[in-house]
Amino acid sequence: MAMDSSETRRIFQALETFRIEVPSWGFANTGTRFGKFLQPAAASTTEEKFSDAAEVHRATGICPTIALHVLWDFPKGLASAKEITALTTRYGIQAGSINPNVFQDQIYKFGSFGNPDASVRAHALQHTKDSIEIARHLHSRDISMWFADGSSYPGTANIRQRKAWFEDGLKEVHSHLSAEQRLLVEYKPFEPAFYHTDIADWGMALHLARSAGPQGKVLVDTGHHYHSQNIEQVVAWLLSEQMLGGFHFNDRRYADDDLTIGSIDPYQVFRIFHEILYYEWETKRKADIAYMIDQSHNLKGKIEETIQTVTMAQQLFAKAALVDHQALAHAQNRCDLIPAESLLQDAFNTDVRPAIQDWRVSKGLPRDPLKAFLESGYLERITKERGVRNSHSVSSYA
Ligand code: RM4
Ligand code: MN
Ligand code: MN
Repeated sequence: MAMDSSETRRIFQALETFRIEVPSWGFANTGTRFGKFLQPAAASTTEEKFSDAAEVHRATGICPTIALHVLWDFPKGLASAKEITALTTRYGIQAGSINPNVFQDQIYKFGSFGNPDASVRAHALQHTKDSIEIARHLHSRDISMWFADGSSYPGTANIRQRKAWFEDGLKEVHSHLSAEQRLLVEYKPFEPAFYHTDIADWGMALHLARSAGPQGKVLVDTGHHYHSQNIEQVVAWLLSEQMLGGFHFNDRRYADDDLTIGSIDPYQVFRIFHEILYYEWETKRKADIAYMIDQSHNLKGKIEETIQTVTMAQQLFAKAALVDHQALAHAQNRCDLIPAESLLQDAFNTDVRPAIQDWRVSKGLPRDPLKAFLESGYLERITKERGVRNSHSVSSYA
């Protein structure tokens, strides 16, 4: 469908505020549990991750922050924060969400906040408090918690007791937040625990975020749902409860596949954005949501896939901005099904790419971010510089 000038205006307006955070681990060598195929251009230091993130931001103009994983990016804990601050200045990229890691250490075999061993629980709490301190140093607002806690066999865990430990633990770490910080609670129904996970769905995350305190919010990772679950409904409910803190975007076909946004089901991401924009129109209130990417780039080039992801997210957001809310509200009230549905479908089917390209040019950004990146020479340079070292490096998750 062709666009008129009011549609172009709507897109320009929507793009002014749309920002999305890239994950530091998206630039590192990652893989599946069956193997990792190393890429010569992969980042293996935090500095290289910042440098790659800066290229993504240079090409797209909408990725000013990078999500950091405490275990992978702060090898010396709080003592590493100074070096990270120096990187933020050097590369013009700010530290985004801080992700504590309470799942990789050997002590976490039977859980972290829900571990029956009080000393392990204390260790996990301490790590989280240290992460909050790191975030404070970096002026990061969001502490993003994902737990591998759960059990793999029926009868092996006291589910109610573990829930109580989670309530206590999250309450305690919440009390260490500064006034402007937030505690985001992520949920996931399976993996690595295969019988029960302690925070399996959005209802459990909502309960725990609420009981933690007023700065607790829910984080929706699009890959962390059962098949055919209506994620945009979850989003609508969390918005109406003012409990939606942020997203980890990725796409999936089977499980937590961590595929490129929109590669399998772009309409789903569009519907999520639509619920958010519809809420904002109705309430006249900007939803305070951290848009973040949580993908592992195992097969495609990492910086290229990140740019592909960001431009796809931007496109789907622009399409969602085209929905005529007034007309939709009217059609919904009258139960005019086909007009109501068509308002979404027409917006989704509009080719917004020319308007986005014009917006980029108006901002002094490259019209085609991926092309600009590929022509910059950066990829050839890092492939050469990092290639030798990466070819005999031991692969790790990030
Ligand atoms: C989980 C979840 C978390 C991520 C870990 C590594 O599945 O998505 O957000 O930090 O993976
Ligand atoms: Mn995630
Ligand atoms: Mn995941």
